[in-house]
Amino acid sequence: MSEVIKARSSWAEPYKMKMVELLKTTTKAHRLKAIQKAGYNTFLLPSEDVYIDLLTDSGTNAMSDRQWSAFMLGDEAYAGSKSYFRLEAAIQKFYGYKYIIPTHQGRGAENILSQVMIKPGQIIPGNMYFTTTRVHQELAGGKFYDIIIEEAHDPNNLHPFKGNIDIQKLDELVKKNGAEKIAYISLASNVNMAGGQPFSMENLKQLHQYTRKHNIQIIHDMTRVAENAYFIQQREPGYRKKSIRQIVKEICSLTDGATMSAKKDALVNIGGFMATNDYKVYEEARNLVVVYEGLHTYGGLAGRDMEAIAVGIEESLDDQHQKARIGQVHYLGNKIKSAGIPIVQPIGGHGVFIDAKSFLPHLPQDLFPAQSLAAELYIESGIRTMERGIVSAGRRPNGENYYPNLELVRLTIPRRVYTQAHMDVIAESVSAVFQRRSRIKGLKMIYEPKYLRFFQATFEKIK
Ligand code: P70
Repeated sequence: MSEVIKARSSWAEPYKMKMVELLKTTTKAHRLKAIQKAGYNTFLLPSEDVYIDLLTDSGTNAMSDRQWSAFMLGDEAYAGSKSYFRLEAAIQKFYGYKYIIPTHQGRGAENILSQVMIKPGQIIPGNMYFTTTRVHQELAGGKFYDIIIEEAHDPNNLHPFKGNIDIQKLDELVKKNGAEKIAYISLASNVNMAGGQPFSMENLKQLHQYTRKHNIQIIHDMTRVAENAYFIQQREPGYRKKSIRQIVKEICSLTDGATMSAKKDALVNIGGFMATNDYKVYEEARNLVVVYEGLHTYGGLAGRDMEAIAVGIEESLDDQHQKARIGQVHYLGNKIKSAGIPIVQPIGGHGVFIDAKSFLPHLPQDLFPAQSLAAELYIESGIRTMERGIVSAGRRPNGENYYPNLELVRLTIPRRVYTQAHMDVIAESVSAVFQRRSRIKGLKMIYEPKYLRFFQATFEKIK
């Protein structure tokens, strides 16, 4: 870093723009019709009707010129592609896992890993559920247990590491069921459903020690590991002088395997992989991947996709990149917070999560406060967000609704896509809805699909 940059307190994105995509604005009358047609589900809106798209940070990132040029080097051989070996080398170098299997995206890896590592009737403890992860665990005959620290369920708790695992809760599960009943620990970095909250290295070290004693593997959902590493660097004693690269490598070294959606941290539009240090797991997974994804040297990806992931992994570990990425999210979060709007605190890594229960205190959870708020934000200004509450939580295998403590609307920020001025517009739009919040009446679900209902469910406005 140059001396000039070091001395300044202001900072900027460590890139400039070479190509832009034009945005379209719409009228309120158009948006009212569009959201009604979409059944008040933002997943069902055509993107053409969206102005600023904060649905997800998944596959919506801007690739660099280096990634686009790597595309041209893609080796599209069916077997033994050079691009596969480049991806394998990047994963081994930057993350340190021994064996890797590419998949079309994160859930492809979750499917294979769950089938290989879970025996029917086994338990998978983890730091808060993730929708696709849990559904694959259940389809493999397992049962997920949430063992995240209690603080994570409280949007106002300022714990700096709300992604931590409660080792006491884990120990109780192990004592009650026996270690053989535990398939593995499902450990996510920068926990998505908690609001993009990190675990600490200290907590991971304790977990590592505990699992070595009981012979239990840790499987790392490393979808946002570099963002977790940034928080460790900023908040954990002893890590201030370590690079994100070093911290990520240390995190991975304390786990036994991983699933990854490369569509987030790794800055690509599609791709993922599974990794393990256990040859037996690798051998079985390598066999299963040919059933679901493709040969084990491409797993559902084009050679060019694997090239772009390899470059994206390296770019994601750059300290300046993470400072600007998370800096942008925090800029937005602080603006929204200072307007008096309730959000999950501390502000997380990949988005700002509005606490819909406090935003709309007059709506009971059965009237879908977060789903209603996401629809209203769209109507207000064409901004598309995502419900992360009772609709996302779905039903237990016995059919009962889960009632999650957190009823949130996620304003997810794609990486390297929007500017600070966009953040200002977003904050202003959220404030406008906040002013008229008492007139929001809630929704009724009229169609509910069996799996991952939030993607396709439809609703009607309560009159
Ligand atoms: C999101 C996306 C994907 C994801 C994740 C974590 C921690 C695995 C995956 C799956 C996309 C999404 C997925 C389900 C519901 C809503 C949105 N998260 N683990 O927007 O990876 O999508 O590549 O199969 O966050 O948070 P993939």
